[in-house]
Amino acid sequence: MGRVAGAHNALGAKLAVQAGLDAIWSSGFEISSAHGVPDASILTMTEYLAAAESIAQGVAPVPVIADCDTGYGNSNNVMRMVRLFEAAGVAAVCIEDKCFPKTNSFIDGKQELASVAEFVGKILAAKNAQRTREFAVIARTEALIAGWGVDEALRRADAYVRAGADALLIHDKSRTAEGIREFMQRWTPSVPVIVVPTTYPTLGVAEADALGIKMVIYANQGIRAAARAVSDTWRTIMRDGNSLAVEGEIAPLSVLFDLQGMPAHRAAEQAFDRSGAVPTRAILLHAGDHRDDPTLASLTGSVPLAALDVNGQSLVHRQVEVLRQCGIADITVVAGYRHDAVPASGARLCVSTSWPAGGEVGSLLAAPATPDAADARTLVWYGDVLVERPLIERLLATADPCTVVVDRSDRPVTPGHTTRDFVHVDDEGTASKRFLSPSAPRRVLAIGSGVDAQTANGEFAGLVLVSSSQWPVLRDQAEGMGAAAVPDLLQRALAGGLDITALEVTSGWLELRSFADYELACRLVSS
Ligand code: SPV
Ligand code: MG
Repeated sequence: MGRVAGAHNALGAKLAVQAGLDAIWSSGFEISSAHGVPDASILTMTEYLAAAESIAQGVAPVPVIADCDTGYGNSNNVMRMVRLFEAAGVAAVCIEDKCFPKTNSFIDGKQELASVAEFVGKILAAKNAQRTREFAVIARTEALIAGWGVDEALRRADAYVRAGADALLIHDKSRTAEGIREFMQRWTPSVPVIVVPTTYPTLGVAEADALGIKMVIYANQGIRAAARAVSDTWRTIMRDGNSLAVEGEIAPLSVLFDLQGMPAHRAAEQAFDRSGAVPTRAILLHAGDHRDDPTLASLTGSVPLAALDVNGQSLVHRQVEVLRQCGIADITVVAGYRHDAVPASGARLCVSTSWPAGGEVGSLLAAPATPDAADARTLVWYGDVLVERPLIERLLATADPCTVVVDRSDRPVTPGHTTRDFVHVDDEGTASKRFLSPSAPRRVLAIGSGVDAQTANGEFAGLVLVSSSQWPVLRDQAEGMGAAAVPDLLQRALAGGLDITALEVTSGWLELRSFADYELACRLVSS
């Protein structure tokens, strides 16, 4: 049994969805009331369409049924109406068999019905105009509203279903559900039947279900509740001369912020706003041939590691994507081994002419000496390391002259990994099996091949961020160093007075140094 809530705007629709209603009825009565005009074809289709579209966007993917009155004219109007409402994202339209201009079904006086032939024509036109298979056209008969009785309702229901209506709405304004009961007992529906139990509120979902009804629409309870509550609130404020008494009765602002979608708005702002970010360029070191590990050599025998397919995308593509998502556009990939096969789209490709003799430092020197933006920091990233975006974001949030990412988990060395880039972090007095990231980052005391396994309390994770002022200093030292690894260059700079701090982590990165690492990467990385 579908329970559908009437609404005239996205706010009312969201409240209904939060309460568990299954779908929304974009109600002509509510929309008219919200404009302060009678529900009597006074508003035009444009206004009903705007309301329905706003509701559909507000509650998507919850389905919205648009109450389209008589279809706003004849069959030609109906066809345009269907195209526009379908394009606006509503799931179904409902048209009723009254004459234009209509009046609300509960208004006393004449309720003039259209002929069956005329209304059948509108249904045919509507079904003909829809673009997608899922879109539904609901035919509503007002035979009981007009006082023409159940026989006439049955005759019309049959004709409308034969014309292709996807569901039938049988409307009534009696104080009891007798007419609806008789209709359901006498009709063998081949399409879902919908009722609007406004004047016969005792008809509950259990009985409706037992009668074979598939959907009930609570078409106007929302706006009636609002009218009472809003009116009471203003009267109280006018009586008291202040709003104290109503404070506990009305929704706090935070409820409205949530309904507006402020939390998602904030998150998007943070994700996409680049205005406060310090400009940074990245250098991805991809020169190595990675053939020292025999298990990996089978893969890297003919392709560079950068081109290795990790769950549908090359390794270097994944790295460039993460950098771009972090707002870094100035990206250099330094290639050496099979540089012709490094797929560096989205980045600048530099070939290290000193490879393999020049080592990692040779690769670093192959990248442009200065970033595109003079004040940009330089992020150096080992090509054989996969990194999660949050880790890069944490690194970019640091503001020290030089920060290295240090893994502090005491992982056993994976079989086949003969070397580890050890780091000695100053954790004097705080050393423990577990740790919390300190608010003041810890200093690196030593890094590189000079640190032995006993002194080491961390491992270099293949990421360094260097400030724009320290980068030229580091590069000068690299020039005078010859072939060396990045940690050894850092050690040299450290000895020369550079302050290096550690961004301590226990996860978020994965090196690809064996076939087992590669298999793990393919399992862990989403496709
Ligand atoms: C509406 O909500 O506009 C309807 C249902 O058409 S009713 O007002 O109950 O007729
Ligand atoms: Mg209506």
